[in-house]
Amino acid sequence: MSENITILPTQYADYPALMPPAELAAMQRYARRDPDGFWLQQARRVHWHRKPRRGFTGSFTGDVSISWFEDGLINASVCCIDKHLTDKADQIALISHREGRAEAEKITYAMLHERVCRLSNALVHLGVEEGHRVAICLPMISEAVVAMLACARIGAVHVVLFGGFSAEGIAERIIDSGAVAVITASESMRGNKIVPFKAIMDEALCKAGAESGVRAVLVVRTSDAPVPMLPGRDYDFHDFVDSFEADFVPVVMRAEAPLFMLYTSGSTGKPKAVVHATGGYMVWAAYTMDMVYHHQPGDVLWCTADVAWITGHTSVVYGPLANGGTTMISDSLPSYPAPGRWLDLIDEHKVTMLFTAPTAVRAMMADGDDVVNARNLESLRLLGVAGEPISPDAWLWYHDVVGKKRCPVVDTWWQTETAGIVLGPVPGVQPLKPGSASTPLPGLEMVIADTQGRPVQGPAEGSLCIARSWPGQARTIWKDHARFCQTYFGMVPGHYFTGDGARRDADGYYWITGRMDDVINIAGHRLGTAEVEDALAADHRIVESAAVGIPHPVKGQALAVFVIQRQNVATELTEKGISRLISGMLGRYATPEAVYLVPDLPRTRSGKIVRRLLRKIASGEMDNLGDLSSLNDPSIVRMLCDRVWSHM
Ligand code: 6R9
Repeated sequence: MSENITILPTQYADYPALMPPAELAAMQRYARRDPDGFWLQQARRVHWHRKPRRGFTGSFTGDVSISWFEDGLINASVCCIDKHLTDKADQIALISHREGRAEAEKITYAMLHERVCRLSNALVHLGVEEGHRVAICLPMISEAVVAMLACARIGAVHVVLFGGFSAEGIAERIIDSGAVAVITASESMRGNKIVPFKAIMDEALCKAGAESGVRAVLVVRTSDAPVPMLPGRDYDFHDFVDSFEADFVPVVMRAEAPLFMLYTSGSTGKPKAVVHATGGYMVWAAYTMDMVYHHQPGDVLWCTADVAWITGHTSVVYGPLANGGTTMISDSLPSYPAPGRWLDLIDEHKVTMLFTAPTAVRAMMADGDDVVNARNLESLRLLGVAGEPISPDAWLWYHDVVGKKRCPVVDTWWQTETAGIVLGPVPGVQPLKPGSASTPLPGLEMVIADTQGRPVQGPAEGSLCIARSWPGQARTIWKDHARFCQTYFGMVPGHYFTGDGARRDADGYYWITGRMDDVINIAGHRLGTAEVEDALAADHRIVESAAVGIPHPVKGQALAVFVIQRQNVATELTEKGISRLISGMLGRYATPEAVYLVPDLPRTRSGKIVRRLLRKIASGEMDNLGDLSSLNDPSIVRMLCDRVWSHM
């Protein structure tokens, strides 16, 4: 019903628009006419030790190669800190709110410099060198930001790992990345639950055994609880780091030197580490965050994403700091200890820009308007979302109730691989359409391809692709360039394929229709169904399994799993047991919504599992199963429907 609403920029008369619409149009034309010239101009946003003269070099065909600004020299920590020391040394760079602590930590650019330098010295002392990988597994505390920037300062590659991963998942990623050092915490609180970071890390390092190259583990003590420390390997973060010198000369890096790797899910069971290059990424982070968020003096941006996701990298750390803004982090939950917790923090810290996931919007919406109306929220001027589709209704609720119709809502579409916003409106300049991620930022050439992989013009629906490289594009998959070429460039020749489907309307606005591969999106977290199936295959009691995504009112999607159990095993599996098995192997975020023990799965005559049917059955759409005649044994469908019904 609300799909056709358009909200004009005139609604936000007081909004400090970045530029007049004509200027945005001119920018778009320039970017199309002379992409290298355009991006070299954007490159001036960040500090270079040697300014680049070259834009893009490489190709999207054959053995794909991508490089940007390759003659430039840069250090990302200088772009985020030193660049601002002349005029913003005393401005707050980072507000870190910790649940249960009376005072939030407020860190100025000068303090950030000092902390990053001390840790840089400490890491070098521990033998970490340029190009080494450092795993960071921390809750949302200031040390997480300091750790990322210290790696950048010494030229090490950070690999931030989500605290919700299991020991198994962390071990796998530590081995794959070849990390030489780890920065973690003793524990953290998630609501009233303790997440034992150090214990999970110890288990992970034990599992990784001789395959791990980790020589040192720095542990931030986040509580008074005792933490077992392994002498010679483990160091108390502050005891160790705080005695190092508060200055460190940044290592000057080639623009193409990797800045970080980040694991994400794809169609196969093995998580992949996407590699991002320093120069292009920094320009891209500064550019995209300025076009959409446009930090002004006094602004406080609170992006609620965990630093372990790309949103946390670009919208919490690198983007806001490159633009000299104030960024806020918090380990709080939206509705703990009571609904409205995040809204209180907005009032307390005078947050001007809130950037969150549609899941959080839906959760706030479920708490009711009264919770929102009981707060002031006058500081807000911009509301953002990313990570998953937001329905027009949830968009309008966010806009009308949280933003009081005063604040534009920016729905931004991007990915770990794109590193920053690709589709998104320039607020106050472009009309907004609730439910649409708007239009590409200047410099991005989006393409909709048909089922044959042919680009189509005008209003169309199909696979969402990007025709030309952009500076923040992932360069490769760590240790698997062939997978990189095949996954992203094998589908539409000469184009980057995003994995998403989209519709483009007559105004050129994009409406994301969802993933076209076997990746599901639970509360904005990507999970490959093959990861779940691989984890289950490791248990000898399981013959086969199929994991599918089902709609969920708050999380967007949830996981449902069908499992065929081996006959005559000593200890039979239960549905609860399978659920525990999955969260144990992959992490809590992957806990299934539903598990069904079944004797068989629907298959084609050639034995392929028909996932389309499983998705419908698990979603309760039994009256709309379509033609079953191609199945090997159609009677299985009736039985599966009964299983699912009995659970509903
Ligand atoms: C930033 C981030 C990427 C996948 C992406 C798409 C989905 C992201 C979206 C969206 C609809 C939006 N996605 N933003 N879907 N509307 N505004 O989330 O990166 O974790 O790599 O996930 O998320 O399916 O392909 P990542």
